[in-house]
Formats: sequence, C-alpha cells, structure tokens
Amino acid sequence: MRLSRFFLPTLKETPTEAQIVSHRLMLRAGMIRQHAAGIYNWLPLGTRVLQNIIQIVREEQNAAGAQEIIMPTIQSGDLWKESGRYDDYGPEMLRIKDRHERDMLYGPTHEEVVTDIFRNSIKSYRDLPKNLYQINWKFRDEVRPRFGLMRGREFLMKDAYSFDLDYERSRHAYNQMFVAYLRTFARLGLKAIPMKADSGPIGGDLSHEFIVLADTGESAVFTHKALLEMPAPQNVDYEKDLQPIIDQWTSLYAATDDKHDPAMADKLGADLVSARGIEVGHIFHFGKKYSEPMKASVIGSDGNPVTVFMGSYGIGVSRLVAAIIEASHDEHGIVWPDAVAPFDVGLINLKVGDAACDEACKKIYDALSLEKRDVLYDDRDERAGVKFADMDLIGLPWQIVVGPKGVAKGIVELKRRATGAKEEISFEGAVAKLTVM
Ligand code: 5CA
Repeated sequence: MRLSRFFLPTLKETPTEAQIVSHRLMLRAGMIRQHAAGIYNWLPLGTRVLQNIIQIVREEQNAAGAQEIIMPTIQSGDLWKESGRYDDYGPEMLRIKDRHERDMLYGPTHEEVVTDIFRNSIKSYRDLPKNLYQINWKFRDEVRPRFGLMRGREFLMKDAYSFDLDYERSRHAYNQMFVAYLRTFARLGLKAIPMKADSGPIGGDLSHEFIVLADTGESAVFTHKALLEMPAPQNVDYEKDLQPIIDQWTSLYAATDDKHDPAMADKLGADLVSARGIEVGHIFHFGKKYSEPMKASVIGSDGNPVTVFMGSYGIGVSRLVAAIIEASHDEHGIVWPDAVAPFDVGLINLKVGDAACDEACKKIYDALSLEKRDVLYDDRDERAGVKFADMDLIGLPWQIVVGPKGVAKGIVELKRRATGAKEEISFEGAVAKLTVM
C-alpha cells in the first residue's frame, strides 16, 4: 500500500479530549474517529488491527470446538421478558420501538437470543455439547463512556455460549474457554491473568475475568508474580481433562480490588505484585439461569427432558485494541506486537523522485509482497523528519529506510520499532530477514 493513497489522517497535536494514552494514540495515528459519545468510526489503519485481532480470536475459538454464527444486533424485547431481564437490565439497555410499537432493543449481550436458537433446533442429548459464538457489535448505554474504546457505548465483543447435559460437562466447556482465552491473549502479545469475579447482570455461580496489567487500568489488581511468568498452554487437546491446567492457573493468588484479601500482602511479601488492570475477557458459568425460564431442554438418554447447563464467554475485541496499546507503546507512539500489526513493514523512501531510490523501494516492495508481507510504502513528498515521526507513531514492527547514500552502495537501514535497534543491510538481506519470521 502506498501511503500517498492510504487514508491515514494522523494528527500532530495531542487531542485534548483523550485522557489515556491508547485513546490519544488511536486518534493521533488516524485509527479511529469519534462519531458520538462512546461511538466510533474505524478508519483503515484501525480496521486492519481490529481484523487481525478478530482472526486470532476466531482461530482459537474454532480450535476449542466453538462454532461461529451471527446473531442480530437488534433484538426482540419479548425474549428478555421471558428470561426476566427486560426490567432488570435498566437504563444501560438501549430500548427501541418499531413502527408497530413493538419493544425492540440493541443487544447488550445475547444469552436470550442464543437460548432461543438452541431451543428451537436442538432436541436430543445426542446433539450436545454445543458451543456457539459470534463476533459482533454490542450497545450498552454506559453513564460515562470514556477512555475511547476502553469503555465505549458501541463495542465489538466475541461472545460464546455453551450448552451441555450436566454440570460436569458444562464445567468442561468452561475450562475449554478458559484455556482458549489464555492462548488467545498470549498470541495477541498480552499477559492476561485470570481472576475470580462476580457475575453481575449475566448471573451464575462461577466466573473469571481476564485482566491485562497496565498503569491506566480501571481497577486495582493484585497477583502472585509467578503468574506473570507462566506460559500459555501449548498443543492443547481440548477433549482431554483440562482441570489440571485450570488448577495450575488458579492455585496462585490473583484478585481484583473488591476480592482482595489484605492479609495476603503480608503472607506473599515480595511475591505479591499490586498493579492496575484492564478486563479484556470475562467468562461465566450460570447453569440453568436462562435455560430454565426459557425452557431450553433436550430429551435425555432415558427419554426424559433435561434442562441444559449453560455458560457464556466474552472477549472485549475492540477494547483489546486499546489494551494492546496501553501495554505496548513508548514516547514516540504505538509499538504493535507482530501478530496484530496493521502492516508488517514500513518502507520509507527518503528521496521520492530520485530514480535510484524509487527503483530500490519498488524492488524491496515487490520482493516483500511476493512473500506475503504487508508493506506500507511512504512515497509521500515529505520531509524525512515527518516520515520518521509518522512511522514511529503508527508503530509498524519493522522499518526499512531507503536513502540516496545507502542505495548507491546497495544498502538500506532496517529498524526494529520495539527496540529502536538499527542495522545497515543489503536490500536482499533486509527482505530475507523479514521473510524468515
Ligand atoms: N454475555 C457475557 C459474556 S459473552 C458478557 O456480556 N460479558 S461482559 O459483560 O463481561 O462483557 C465481555 C467483555 O466485553 C468484557 O470483559 C469487556 O472486555 C468487554 N466490554 C464490556 N463492556 C464494554 C464497554 N462498554 N466497552 C468496551 N468493551 C466492553
């Protein structure tokens, strides 16, 4: 992609309305623009990051055995009257009347809709287990939308819903999602720590939040420092008993502020890390909370109806974009982890119009494209300082700087954004280095 053609409205000034660094950087890097309070447009750079995150979330959900569906964003209020949540949910729910004066709403979550899908089509214990998920927009009319995408009114969520025959199997579905989350966040370049949580308006007896540590996090958190070093599970067989993995992750102390036991500070001493955290995922086991009132049952092996056990599993996909920036930036801008970067490489031509520089850039661009590397080519007629600053701001993992002096010797400068480390290297060497990864 040529930067001269790419829609990338970067800002030099720091937007005054943005209080936290991820919000500031997303506006400055031309990723998003606010449409209304807590509602955002995603511009091309932001959209590319969001799509990369979606893809990783999707791959890990599929690997764990969940199946992707798409449910409507506008829902019928009738289902919520059945579950009893229509009145309970309160002013966070955006209520709409259609032309026939029917109660509709913009979905803040989808337990009712998915339970309706289930009860209409799944009739036998032989059809279980099922885990259905979507990646879709939600609306919650937050009193104080703030911090950009961190607490928006409209936001993108991955929401999965499991259906099982009994408690034990339902716990296995919960464990599958637990493990899938550990893997998902690790692939996104994040360290997310599971912490026991309250289930709030979703309900249920068992719930964990996945918390990323960052100075600007909304809540205070406490964790045993060994959890920060624990690697995500590899080569997982999701059919096997996953409880040992869960035990390993939950046996060490980790708590959000409301659950924190101050006595643990003395007990753990230097092993306790106190920090601030961002909730990027939340999983719930709530048994029959929805299946009972909504009559979601299957015929069991003995011919009798069995009300199914359910759980729901959310990931804040749009919030993750902000959380990744909070966890990975410096004074010059964003530092994207390789896995989610909007482009792999920024190619900077320091002398556009110079035949040798243009030629070298074309050669490098074509060679990297052939190897399926996404390149953003800064072919603008701009000062070098502007190009360097913009490239650092948007945080692509690698930069290749092409200038007339180097080109004369067949050399470019290769820079790793995260460390700032630079090396002089041949065109072919640079291409080779970026394609073996
Ligand atoms: N139905 C369940 C799980 S599918 C549910 O709605 N869970 S939730 O309320 O905890 O939301 C799931 C995740 O969405 C949260 O962990 C958080 O990362 C994200 N989220 C929640 N509210 C917002 C918001 N206002 N802005 C951005 N992300 C949000």
